Amino acid sequence: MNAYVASVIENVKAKHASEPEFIQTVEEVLSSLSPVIDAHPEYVKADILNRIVEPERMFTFRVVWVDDNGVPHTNTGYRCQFNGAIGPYKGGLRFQKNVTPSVIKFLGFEQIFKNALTGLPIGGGKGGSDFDPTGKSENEIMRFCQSFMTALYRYIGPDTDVPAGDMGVGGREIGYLYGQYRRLKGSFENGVLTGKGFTYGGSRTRPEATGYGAMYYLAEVLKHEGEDIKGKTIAISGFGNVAWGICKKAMHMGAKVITLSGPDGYILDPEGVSSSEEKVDYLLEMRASNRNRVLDYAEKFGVPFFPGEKPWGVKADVIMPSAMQNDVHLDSAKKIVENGVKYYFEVANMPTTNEALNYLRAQPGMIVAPSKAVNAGGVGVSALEMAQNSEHLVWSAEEVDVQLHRMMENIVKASADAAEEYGLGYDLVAGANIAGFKKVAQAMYEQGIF
Ligand code: 2IT
Repeated sequence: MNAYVASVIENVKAKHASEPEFIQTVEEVLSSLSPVIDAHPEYVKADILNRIVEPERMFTFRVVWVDDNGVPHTNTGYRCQFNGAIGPYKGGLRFQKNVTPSVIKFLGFEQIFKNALTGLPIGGGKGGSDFDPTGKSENEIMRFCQSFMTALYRYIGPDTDVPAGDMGVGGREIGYLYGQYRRLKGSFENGVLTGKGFTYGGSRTRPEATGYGAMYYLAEVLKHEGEDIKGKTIAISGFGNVAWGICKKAMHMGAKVITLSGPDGYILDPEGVSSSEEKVDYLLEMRASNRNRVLDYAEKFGVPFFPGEKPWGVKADVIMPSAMQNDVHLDSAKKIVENGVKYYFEVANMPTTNEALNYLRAQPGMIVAPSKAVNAGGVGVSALEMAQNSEHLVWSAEEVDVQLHRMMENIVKASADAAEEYGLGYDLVAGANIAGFKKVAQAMYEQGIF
């Protein structure tokens, strides 16, 4: 490894010892960058790496809300404006009880490179709260969102920072957040958030975009391998918005999604979750219920449920972890390899531990694709929503879909080309890190030292 790269990783480990997720993503990204740093001594001279691992700024704020029994609760809100070199900060808000500064920073750091890969002018940011939506009523969710935005609104704006959804924040929450923003600002402000409803500036295809984009990316890689997506079986984890988009597109493409998972375990549907619209749409109902479990699916459709287990021992052509970070550890990675899986495609942000990821990448013949590329269609369509809002126009679903499809093809190509340029072969993981980094690093370099 390049000595400068190694020294920056060591600095981050020493400085952020209590932030394991942040250290993990920094190690993962930077360990791909040695060949780029070797070729660009000017980046060392301008100390680009120590600068890029430091958020430009990060806020925490108090969020107090009153439950249905009149009892007040206090949560912590966060917004990390990680890197704005190529555009306004852009990234989701996550509401989940295990949200910490480390989680927000890992997500913000990933977002920098993901957003660069979309080819659109968006910088990296992320936010959220340790608020737990599980079991909360509609009114409690609304009051929490209003209180959260009352604290956040002063830090964001259409040319400054444009939040969106992530886990625990879907269309409903975006509506409440945007409503409060508009109440406070008294103007449209180009919609300020993305993932809005279609009646007030939301983009067609944004709800599906992450899942659709992941499937377009998969189809593109399969094409490179001379294979067809039709008939492929896919094991996924999660059952949220992303899983729903994957299932919907799998149905169109003739692929079969056979698993879903939640905190309670996983379900196996040999016919395919993607076999009927009723099943696919039931995912939305399960998520909106705030029960946060997949047992409901097994009961409704009479399929096997495996309590407390993850779906990684299931035989499938493609594995797509689509739930949350560190979902796949080394023991699961070994099961996946034993099952002869060729395609391991990350969809959730950082779903694989570094140990498991390195193990999978070292398997001859296995193709590993990184989440920051595979799931970039979500934020990519968010950038298209920003474009529509700033032009006061609405594009059709077909127009958005054509652009999303092209964007995903370009991401696969840019990643493959970047790896090729540095003699790494068809390495989509290193290629995505290199391609994303080069764009942001060059922008930082040209803007001077600060
Ligand atoms: O992880 C992600 O890319 C998102 N949660 C979506 C971010 C966005 O701004 O649409």
